[in-house]
Amino acid sequence: MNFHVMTLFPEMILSGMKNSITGRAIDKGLIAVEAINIRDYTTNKHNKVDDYIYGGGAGLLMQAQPVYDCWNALRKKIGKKGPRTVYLTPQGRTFTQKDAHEFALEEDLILLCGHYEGIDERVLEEIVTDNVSIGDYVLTGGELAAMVVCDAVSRLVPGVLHNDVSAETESFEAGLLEYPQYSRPEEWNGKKVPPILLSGDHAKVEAWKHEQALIRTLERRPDLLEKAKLSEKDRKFIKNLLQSKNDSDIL
Ligand code: 6GU
Repeated sequence: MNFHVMTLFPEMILSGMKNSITGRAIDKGLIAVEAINIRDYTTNKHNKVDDYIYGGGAGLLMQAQPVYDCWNALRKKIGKKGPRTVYLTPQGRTFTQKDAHEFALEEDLILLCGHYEGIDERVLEEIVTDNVSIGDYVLTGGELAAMVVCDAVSRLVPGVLHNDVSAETESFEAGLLEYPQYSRPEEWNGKKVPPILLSGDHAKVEAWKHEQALIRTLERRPDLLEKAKLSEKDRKFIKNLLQSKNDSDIL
């Protein structure tokens, strides 16, 4: 899987991706991260990439020409007519695990990072296939968002995680949050590990984990339950949880 990040701050991308699991994936050749400096494609004397905004308004806008020439050079190198091109913008759809899975199917993914007040709309119309945001807040530029996308997609590339099971069982894969987890010692700070986890009864442990995932999701992200894959038994369990919560509210 090849990530091609178009940016004015290539070092930011490379330093963000070179460590930990993504760094190892790069070393193993499972993913490749290329950061292309849009400034290298300017045609003016001072390598200026931005200019004033027609119609007024505060700040500067990235101009169409260097962005388009940079993308075009990339497209030729990749050898695809309309490569998947993701523009990181607070005006995009909110990035989800579903998007991560979809992007992981691409051989090449272009990520475009904006700065200043954004990018001239005309070039965006020409090259962007997906407008993606990472949440409802405003960042100074798209680089951190691009790294979030690269990280989330990388861990879905086969071989990047040690056990492929963990990619599946983790939060969001079944539409639920993950259950709480414990390591040694058995007692810490006066708190014991839930005894069932030490019981050795595999079926009971699995049932407990699933119930804990339901409890946690109901408490922290009830909105996720609407889309989660729930069995009839799960629904009954949640109904009971809500019932006992209401009962204790009365008392
Ligand atoms: Cl993708 N870019 C910027 N600049 N701000 C954001 C964002 C992206 N997602 C959330 N806030």
